[in-house]
Amino acid sequence: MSISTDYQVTGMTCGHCAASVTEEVSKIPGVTDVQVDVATGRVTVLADEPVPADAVTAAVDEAGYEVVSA
Ligand SMILES: [Cu+2]
Repeated sequence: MSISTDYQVTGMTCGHCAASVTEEVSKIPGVTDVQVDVATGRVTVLADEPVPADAVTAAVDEAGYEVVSA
C-alpha cells in the first residue's frame, strides 16, 4: 500500500533545488518516491509506511529549503 502526502515547500527555484529535495527526502525510511513541482512548491512524498512529518521537514531543511505546511 502506498501512502501519498503533500507538503508545501518554499525556496525552490529550479531543477537543482528539486533534485536536492528529492535526494534528501528519499533517504527517509519507507519513502518510495518523491515528486517535486518547483512552480507550485508542492512536494509529494510516496511511502510504503507512515512517514513522520518531522522527518520530511528535517530532510527538506537539510536540503536547504523550508516546509511551510503539510
Ligand atoms: Cu535551484
